[in-house]
Amino acid sequence: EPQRCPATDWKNPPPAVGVRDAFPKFDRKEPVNSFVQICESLIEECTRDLPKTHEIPEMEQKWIVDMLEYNVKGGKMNRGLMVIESGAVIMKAQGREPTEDDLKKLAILGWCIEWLQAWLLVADDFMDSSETRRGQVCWYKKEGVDEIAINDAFLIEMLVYRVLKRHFWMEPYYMDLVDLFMETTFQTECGQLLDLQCKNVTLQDFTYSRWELIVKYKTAFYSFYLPVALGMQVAGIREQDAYDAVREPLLLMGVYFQAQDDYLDAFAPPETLGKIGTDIQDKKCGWLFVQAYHQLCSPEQKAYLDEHYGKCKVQTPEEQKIKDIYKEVGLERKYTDYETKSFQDILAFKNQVQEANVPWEIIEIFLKKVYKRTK
Ligand code: DMA
Ligand code: MG
Ligand code: MG
Ligand code: MG
Repeated sequence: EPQRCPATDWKNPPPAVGVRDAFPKFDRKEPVNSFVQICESLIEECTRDLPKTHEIPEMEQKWIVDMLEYNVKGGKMNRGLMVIESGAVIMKAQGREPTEDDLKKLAILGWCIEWLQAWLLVADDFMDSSETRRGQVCWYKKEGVDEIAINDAFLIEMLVYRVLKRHFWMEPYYMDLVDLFMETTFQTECGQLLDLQCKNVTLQDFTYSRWELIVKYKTAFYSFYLPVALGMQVAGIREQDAYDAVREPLLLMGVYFQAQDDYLDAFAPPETLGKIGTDIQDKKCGWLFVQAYHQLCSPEQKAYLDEHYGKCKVQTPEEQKIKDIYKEVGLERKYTDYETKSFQDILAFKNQVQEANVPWEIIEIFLKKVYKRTK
């Protein structure tokens, strides 16, 4: 039997065999439904023993269950589903059909990303003073939650590591999973720091290269590189050059994805987007602002931004006027051109990826999910 953990095993040593036997199957004909059912099993599994193992009273146990139900579901689940797609495509390319248990493992790692994203968003909404998320009130805004949201974010973060331990401790790649989740979290936190520091620098500093740096770290690693890297780890890929080859196009896709997020923040109807945009009130170094301020605005328009950007509240006439300026300077067209160019830039990596023996299909599947999205 592989290495146990003597310092912590007194509480709840994870079983050596059969952990997932009672889990619902991941059904590739019903991907979304069966994926959601696996989440139910994970919530049940990681909360049911807490009264015994951590002396959690019933009330707090229920809090955790409700908090998870509220925050981990209701997203598009692109990241989670991409772990399964990536792993399955690679195994096929290796000449084997993924087993039922392979698919369950991939789905569980898919939920680990969704849970990572869930706690990042709980914290992000608090830090961005947002109102809504996924069509419901932000968690920290709920009656009786407030500052507890901070600890809830940390709880979800650690539940991810408990899921990893329970399901993967006996795998040869367990350490790599833990290492990858920790590194990706650190990258994202570096990006969030750069994003949040925007309030302490001047609008002159909001350059395109600063924007690119922010979004590469706060979004691209966890949203695009992580799902594919996890699929590769489960498929047993150990060569560094394979990971290096896919990282570049995936990070480009992530940067493009955040440009979309920034565009939709101003222009998508909140009913479709599930959230009310806060970038103007929060003085964010967003894609729209960077283009407008440095390249497209007249001196008068620039003066208006200097006076009101980051100072007006959401859904006020001043905020609307800034969105009008974005339209007047032709940002819609510029955005469409940017979409086309990003698409081409990503396709240019086809040879590099194939030479590293990674199926190009993975990039194509991912691109299809995000290209020209409207929410
Ligand atoms: C999101 O940036 C980044 C992370 C790490 C959650 P954002 O604040 O633009 O996201 P959203 O628009 O969803 O609040
Ligand atoms: Mg936000
Ligand atoms: Mg944010
Ligand atoms: Mg945003």
